Amino acid sequence: MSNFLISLKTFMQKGRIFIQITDVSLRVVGVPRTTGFVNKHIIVQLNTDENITGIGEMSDFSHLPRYSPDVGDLEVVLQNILIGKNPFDVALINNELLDNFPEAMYYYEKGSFIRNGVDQALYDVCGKYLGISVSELLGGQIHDEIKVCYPIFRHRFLSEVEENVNTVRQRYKEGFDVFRLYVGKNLEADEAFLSQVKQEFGTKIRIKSLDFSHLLNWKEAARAVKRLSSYDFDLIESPAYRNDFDGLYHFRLKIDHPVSEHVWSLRQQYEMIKKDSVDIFNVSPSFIGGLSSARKIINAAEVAGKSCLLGTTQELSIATTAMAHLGSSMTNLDYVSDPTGPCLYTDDVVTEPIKYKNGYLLVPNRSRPGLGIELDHRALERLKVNDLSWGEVTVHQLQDRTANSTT
Ligand code: GAE
Ligand code: MG
Ligand code: MG
Repeated sequence: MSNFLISLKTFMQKGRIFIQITDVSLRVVGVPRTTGFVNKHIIVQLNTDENITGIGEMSDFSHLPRYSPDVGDLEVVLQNILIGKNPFDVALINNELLDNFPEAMYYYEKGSFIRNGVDQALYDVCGKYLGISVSELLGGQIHDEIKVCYPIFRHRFLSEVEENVNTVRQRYKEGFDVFRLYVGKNLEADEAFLSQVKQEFGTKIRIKSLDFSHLLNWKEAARAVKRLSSYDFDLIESPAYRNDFDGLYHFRLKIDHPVSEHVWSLRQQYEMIKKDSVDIFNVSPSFIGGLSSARKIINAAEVAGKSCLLGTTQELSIATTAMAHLGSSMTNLDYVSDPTGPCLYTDDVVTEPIKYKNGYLLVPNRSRPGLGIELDHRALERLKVNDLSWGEVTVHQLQDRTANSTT
């Protein structure tokens, strides 16, 4: 539509932009990681009466609890909520989404993944309509690249150390010089890994975090950190059971390193602020339910004098791009961030995957409207799966993101 027609339409609606959502479609894809572990995601397409289609991604449903939404039913529910709505009513639509998919005090709440995919697509439509990038809509692009670290998944056995050190070798060659390590199931192996990396790479490589993923209580986590304290790392993540706000606080008093925790509900963040449980909020639109909600918790962190980093559930390029726009507009992004999904997966759903260089996630140029990426419809066909069902998978595989089913 020409600029003239856009201003005419805007004028006719008394200064208010008025466009309408005409359809919503959901497509499920199953995408293997380089490790063979397959994650399922839902790709959202929002059509409008302006011939603009917004895209979004509900990322990585392959987390506990072990049931999955019926995608056909979900599509109808979202059509009922969204068709006829103005995508510029972002706040209003988010409120309605929250009524339908309420927050839970749980990290991997699937309702949050659903809201996240829709919210991204709204921002994509609005940016495309206005001809500006999502980072401009979110407050303006401050950073054009975001430092990220590569994840080393949790050791269960000493025999896994060599393979993980190999991953470091390979990713270092690709430009990653910061890594994070999931710990807490086999401390001997955690220690052997840290020791080998230190010996081989010295100061060329930095360990950003030890992530306990809520597996241990705070006292056990504190003991583990003491054992690993001769190695350098920047921070410690999730060193207490889920929602143990006092436990995090006690841990923080005992240990010198800064503590980070994921934010999965506004209430949970409020409790963590009230109890002074953490130093850093790990902000991920996937877990808090969208860019709009992520903005809220980033602002709350700033008000509370806390730092932020961008977390991840390991998204494909659509949701990673949305996070790049978000991160680029943040003034309190004080620590190295986590989104590396497109480097972990063996395939993607866009024509041009988001890029990484020297361990930085590159934010799309602000001259590209909306998210600035295009769906690859052939890839959608290639990766298509019928539903989000689980098949044969163990709790250990789900927790540790591995295709290895050894129990
Ligand atoms: O805890 C974390 O920081 C993670 O990124 C964690 O949520 C992972 O399990 C992630 C993944 O799928 O690898 O979601
Ligand atoms: Mg974590
Ligand atoms: Mg995940």
